[in-house]
Amino acid sequence: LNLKEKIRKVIEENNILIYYQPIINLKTGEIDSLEALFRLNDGNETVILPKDIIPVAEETGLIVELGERILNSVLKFSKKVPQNIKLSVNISSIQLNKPMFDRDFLLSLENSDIPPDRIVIELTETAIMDSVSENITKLRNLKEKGIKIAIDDFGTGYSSLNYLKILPVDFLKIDRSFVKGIGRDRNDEMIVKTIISMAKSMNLKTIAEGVETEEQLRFLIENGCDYGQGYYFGKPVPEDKIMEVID
Ligand code: G
Ligand code: G
Ligand code: NA
Ligand code: MN
Repeated sequence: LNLKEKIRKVIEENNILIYYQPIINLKTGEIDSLEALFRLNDGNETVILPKDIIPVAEETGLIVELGERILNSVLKFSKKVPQNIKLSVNISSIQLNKPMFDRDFLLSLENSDIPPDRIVIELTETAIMDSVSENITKLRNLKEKGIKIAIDDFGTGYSSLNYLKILPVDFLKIDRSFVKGIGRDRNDEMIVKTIISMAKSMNLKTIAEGVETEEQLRFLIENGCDYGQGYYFGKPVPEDKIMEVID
């Protein structure tokens, strides 16, 4: 099977494999949320990553149906997770830009009985900017119901600080490429500090991505970053493995 056929097959069979990675509250050390990261099982023990799958799913339009399956799978899983832990789902630009994305998302959520404030959606700056005024309306509709919104890979996309001011956003996820430079690159350190202080002044929370070392963690805490995610805390793992971490 080629990739497209494989995607069709998992949609048809509703055989959705999702890994979860914890996002840690840096003040308490506790798990704040779990990011859902889609995977495709290749049959023979190998797992295909989203960077290979999502582009094909987008080109073929299968991303919409796949996204719905992923969301429903995450919502189902969230019932097994302690209520104080949120679930974070990635939404690609094609999903966001589909007419009625907001309505469809809210319908899935209503059918699940999961409180909307346990759900975070992650979007890139570029996806939001694709058609910014429509997307602001959609995001407002979601936020009004309590859904939280994070900007993924912040600092790498086509962003406008002008829009950031009016976007209905809760979290900025500081891109892994900047976190990587902590302790090594003055410019990266300055960018991380600047994002944190700008976020604070806008009443947004920051999540550092790709935290791998004690040194990075210390820098982030000293500079007031709110949350961290990365191999230092835990890699993305399948459902049963993440349940072991939570219990
Ligand atoms: O799982 P991995 O760490 O390789 O994820 C890489 C990227 O793939 C994520 O940052 C995210 O942007 C994207 N991604 C992962 N899971 C999903 C998903 O369920 N839906 C969409 N649209 N993108 C995803
Ligand atoms: O695109 P998004 O940032 O949402 O996806 C996160 C991606 O980053 C996933 O593919 C995940 O496997 C990867 N990732 C998560 N934590 C780390 C980390 O600490 N180091 C590195 N190198 N990659 C990470
Ligand atoms: Na993400
Ligand atoms: Mn990211």
